[in-house]
Amino acid sequence: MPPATVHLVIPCYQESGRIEPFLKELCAVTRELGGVTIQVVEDGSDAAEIARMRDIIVPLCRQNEHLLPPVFLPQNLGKGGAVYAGWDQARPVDWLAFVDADGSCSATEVANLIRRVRLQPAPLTAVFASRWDQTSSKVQRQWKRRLMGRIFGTLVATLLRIPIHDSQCGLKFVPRTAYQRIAPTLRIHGFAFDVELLAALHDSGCEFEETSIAWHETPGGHVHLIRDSFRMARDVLAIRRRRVNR
Ligand SMILES: Nc1nc2c(ncn2[C@@H]2O[C@H](COP(=O)(O)OP(=O)(O)O)[C@@H](O)[C@H]2O)c(=O)[nH]1
Ligand SMILES: [Mg+2]
Repeated sequence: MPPATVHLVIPCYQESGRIEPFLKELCAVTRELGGVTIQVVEDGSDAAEIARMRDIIVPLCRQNEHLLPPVFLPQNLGKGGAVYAGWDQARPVDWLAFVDADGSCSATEVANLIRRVRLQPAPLTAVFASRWDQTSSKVQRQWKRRLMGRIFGTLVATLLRIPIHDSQCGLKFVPRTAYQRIAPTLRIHGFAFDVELLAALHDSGCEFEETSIAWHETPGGHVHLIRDSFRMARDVLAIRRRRVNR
């Protein structure tokens, strides 16, 4: 039987300085695996940045048939908006996935998780990578981000009553049919989109599992610890309100 197919989206905003080594390696390891397509979704950066991204991606597309032409969104939608734009255009694959552009999760680790989801029997379970194993030397993060992640994870688990530790890790796999069922209900396009995705999957009866991965934080992140945490907490409260009212 051919392996389960995966469409992997890389949401990007101002990533021309960080994406190249990761994307090259990702193309190489997924070519070996087969059955994987990769697509960069650029989220409304300025013209100079778009030109830099084209210079990086177009030659790689020529060398890698499974690297699809990039999507350039006309305006900034937010990380979730970019992921969903990529997923909504996907061919009818088995799995939809996304990974952060900065290589904090290595290409090898992405390949490991692809192998793992492919072992699943039906019905498929969504797989959320996790940096929760705080004692693990495999996870290197700034203490501030570790702490905020911990607080946010506790907030999500408590307010939404979903057993999750790390809702924000930048590598996730969702069965396409499960995504299609919930897609019309998804509203949040910012950094808390994965919380809404998780809650909607959970409520629709799609099981999920959290899987520990290696994570070596790449400097230069865009998430502003105070401003974005505040926005994300507000989004979690909105998700909870909508669930209660449903
Ligand atoms: N589409 C989109 N992606 C974004 C935006 N901001 C960040 N990202 C992407 O989200 C991923 C994680 O962002 P990153 O800056 O590494 O976050 P941090 O390491 O947590 O500060 C990367 O692939 C970014 O390019 C945005 O406004 N829109
Ligand atoms: Mg990052």
